[in-house]
Amino acid sequence: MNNLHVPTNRPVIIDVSSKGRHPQLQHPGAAGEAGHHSGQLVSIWFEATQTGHFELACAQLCGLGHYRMRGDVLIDTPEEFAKWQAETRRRRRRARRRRARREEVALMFRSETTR
Ligand SMILES: [Cu+2]
Repeated sequence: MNNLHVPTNRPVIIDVSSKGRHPQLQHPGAAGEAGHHSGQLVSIWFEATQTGHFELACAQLCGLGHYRMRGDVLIDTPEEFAKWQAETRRRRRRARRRRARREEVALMFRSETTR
């Protein structure tokens, strides 16, 4: 888990899966928690009504990696969310272009060394 951005006033569906055993998600402001068994894919949905920064944690002492099983939910206004989404897309496009360029260079180098 890491940072999850969601906008207010829009239903959000999250598909939860894990390689671990019986993971559960919980956050103090929410009415309940979602749990599932390893290998299962469970859909949970919610609609945020107020902006804020909340912590998401594993609700069960599930094993050695439990202390790392946390994340942040950042609930943005629709405008802030759109800005974050646009910036994230720009960053991903730049990263894809850099990766493609690196692969191109690696191919050129390989073909020159195999001559
Ligand atoms: Cu855990």
